[in-house]
Amino acid sequence: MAPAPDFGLFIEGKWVTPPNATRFTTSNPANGQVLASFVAATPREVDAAVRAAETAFPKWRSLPAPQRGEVLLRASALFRERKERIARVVTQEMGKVIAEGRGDVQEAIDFLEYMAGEGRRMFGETVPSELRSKFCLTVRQPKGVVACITPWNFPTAIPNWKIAAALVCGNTVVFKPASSTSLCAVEVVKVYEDAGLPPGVLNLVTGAGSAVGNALIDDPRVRAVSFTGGVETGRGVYLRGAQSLKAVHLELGGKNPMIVLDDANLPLALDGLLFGAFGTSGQRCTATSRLILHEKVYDTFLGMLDRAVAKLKVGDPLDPSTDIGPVASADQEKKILRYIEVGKAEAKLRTGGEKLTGGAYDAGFFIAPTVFETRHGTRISKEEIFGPVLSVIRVRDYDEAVRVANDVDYGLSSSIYTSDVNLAFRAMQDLECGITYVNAPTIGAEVQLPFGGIKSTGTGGREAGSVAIEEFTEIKTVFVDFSNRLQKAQIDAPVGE
Ligand code: UN1
Repeated sequence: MAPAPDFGLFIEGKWVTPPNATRFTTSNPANGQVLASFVAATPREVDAAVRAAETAFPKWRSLPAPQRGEVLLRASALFRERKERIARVVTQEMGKVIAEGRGDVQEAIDFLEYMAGEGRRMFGETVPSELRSKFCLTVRQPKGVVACITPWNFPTAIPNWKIAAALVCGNTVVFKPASSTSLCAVEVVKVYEDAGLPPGVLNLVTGAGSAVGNALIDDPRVRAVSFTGGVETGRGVYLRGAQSLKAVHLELGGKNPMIVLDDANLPLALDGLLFGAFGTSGQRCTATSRLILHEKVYDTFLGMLDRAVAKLKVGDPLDPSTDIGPVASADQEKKILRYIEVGKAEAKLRTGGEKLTGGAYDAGFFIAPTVFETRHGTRISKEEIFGPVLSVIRVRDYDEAVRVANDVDYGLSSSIYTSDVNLAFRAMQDLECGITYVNAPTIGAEVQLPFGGIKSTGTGGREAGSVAIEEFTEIKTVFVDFSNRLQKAQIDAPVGE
């Protein structure tokens, strides 16, 4: 096997390794194989990266937005060319099954193409003036240097959601990826480098959140921070950013419910549940972690679920016949197994509930798909686990289902399976969250629509969709008076007098 390659930081268009740098490695969660080594950046390198981004900003912002969009189009073409190779890197470094690894890269491609077009939109408004010979409009301007801090669960898609939107709006970026998926981050940055992005416009600093992330958030030259990750880390980012009054965009956890009513198409709901709960080993912010099940179909549907879960194949994520890969890291495994113990103490374990061992399992972090029956209010029914663990809650009717669905701290995604069109529309109104699916699982958002949630899921605002640019632009209001005399708003022509 080839030795694991070493990578540097990407600052001012060059790959650099500082003298005496400390290094860390990433490894394959399916078999422990070390993949590559990276520089653990220090505040000194963060400073250099921010300086590079600040220096590159005036020129990049002055490039017409459609031309900035062109760079994104070139990047999307390169991702297309490299899709299979990068998908394998995603699978090897993060553990999602290869079909989902491809999906991760495809989501990056889709978003780059969508955002490239934004270079030709980036709409402002024109609004009538209350005075004659006066024109009022808004234009969008970039914020400046922005920090993009990204998670390991979508190691190519989520960085691109942030980076592509930031760049097309004319910002320059310092990118700090989750340490455990640094190789995916290197692949992302190489694409932008090869797409011809000018030096300093995108910079990569790898390393720990405590050193690199904090230095970035504290830096007064960084005008905005876009963070996706866990709720506790997010709270820290928010508080830290407040010190320098930064715009902080947070995309945090979820405890996403799927409601299955008694008139649902049960085989359809079952397919959706398996994908929503166990896809990506349950490690999506949008994962279906609660099944809220109508009492009339409770036993039937759980019987169907038992039989289907028993057939799921857990194993090598590169093998196309595998349904569930490993969880992403030793830390993840520990946290999920701890929650499984909590579940065993407070709820009824229906299936799974253990680390898989023996043979190839011993070298990786494999957890059996796990289903608990619980009442609403237990810890496993309310806290985000971020693993292949489903809590099933029995309810009497639609109203109780919605009450339970909404009674958690999070509000990202939700789903309802029913054939009653009235109840489907009521659910679209009643479910407190950013995303609702009807007769589809809680995962699978498309990039041309807004993505995000309410309550502890975030600070408001959305990524993706046409609103993606809100996060990365400031609105400037412009008044143009062509009357050639002083006109006083509110005084010269009071409306209604
Ligand atoms: C996430 O879970 O962090 O909707 C993002 C989905 C994906 C994105 C998920 N398109 O499941």
